[in-house]
Amino acid sequence: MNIGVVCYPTFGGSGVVATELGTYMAALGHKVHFITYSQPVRLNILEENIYYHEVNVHDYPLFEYQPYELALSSKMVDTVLNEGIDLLHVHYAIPHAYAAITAKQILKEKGINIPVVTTLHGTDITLVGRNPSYKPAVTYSINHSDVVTSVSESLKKDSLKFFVVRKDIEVIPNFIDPSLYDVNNRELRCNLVEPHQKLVAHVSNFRKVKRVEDVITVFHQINAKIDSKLVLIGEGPERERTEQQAKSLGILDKLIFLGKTNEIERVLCMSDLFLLPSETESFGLAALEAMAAGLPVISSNTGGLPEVNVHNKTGYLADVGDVTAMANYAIDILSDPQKHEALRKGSLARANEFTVESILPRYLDVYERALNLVK
Ligand code: GMT
Repeated sequence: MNIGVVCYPTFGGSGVVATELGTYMAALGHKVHFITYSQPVRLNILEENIYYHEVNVHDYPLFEYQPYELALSSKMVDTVLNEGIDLLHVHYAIPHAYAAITAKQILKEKGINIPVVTTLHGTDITLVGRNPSYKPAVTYSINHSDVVTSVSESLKKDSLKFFVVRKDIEVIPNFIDPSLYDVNNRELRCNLVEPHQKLVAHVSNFRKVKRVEDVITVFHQINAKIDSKLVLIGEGPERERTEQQAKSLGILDKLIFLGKTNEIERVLCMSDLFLLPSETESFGLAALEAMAAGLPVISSNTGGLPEVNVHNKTGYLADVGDVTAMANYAIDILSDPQKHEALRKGSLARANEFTVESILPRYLDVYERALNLVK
């Protein structure tokens, strides 16, 4: 197949899933064309069967907002025509699904019926898409896609609740590649913590929805009982506030900010516990990645997180904002080596239920069905 992939090229979960899915498809021999405004961060452009088409938005002083969807639709049309693309897979509904449906209509006039697969990832439905300014366009894009997938049952339920969906939504969970996690490699741990200290980790895009303030509060309570450090991976608007909060609690020296590092797997493998207290999370890819590194996860019990993190097996779930419960669970795990080991085994086993080998055939099946639908 010749597949066109549209995603956000940034560090967000949807971009990561799109890039990795495309990369594994390319390894199977399919040609994969990424159509994005900059090179996806985890994309290796030199790999066989991977192509990159940049969407250029021309700046014009008349526009307060540059028409990105227009440029994206046009690029999709051109790429389909020039490269003989068989199928478009768009990740994140806004504005990708909308732009793809426009491209589909333009191509129809040229006698080409291109199938569009839309994958809903989370905030495109639960936060942004629901906004009245976008809702009619998102509804239209979902209903005009040939196949719609969502990354969790919870997100499917939310999509059906917030939109009038006439399409079947197929749940295909996110995935990890276990071979990327050298779980027993703690070689550089000594650069982050003293041998007696515990290392707690958090990975996010530091947006409000992640409740990074809860990460700090929970860590503050952990650190009062157990000498530890908190490693924070990622960047985003809440980062500065996080620093201020840590400073006012007197624990800034216990925080290690690594920013947008490409060493996520390695850092996770040398950590002891993962915190994800998000307000909402359609899936929680960061939690799954932590589990693949053998970390017990303490998360909120919101959205799709309970579909990933299993209470008392891979870690613990607590109500959103219940920082005391989260801290107590963390202290319990970090002070009981047997419990830690049991949860570590639980995490590794659970992560193995989400391997790329098991998920990839499901997307291939979706692609085949989408192709058949337009025949
Ligand atoms: O988490 C984010 O804010 C980024 C966002 C994205 O679309 O890039 O993540 C969403 O998609 C991920 C991949 O499917 C999911 O693992 C995240 O749970 C989901 N985020 C939210 O629902 C907040």
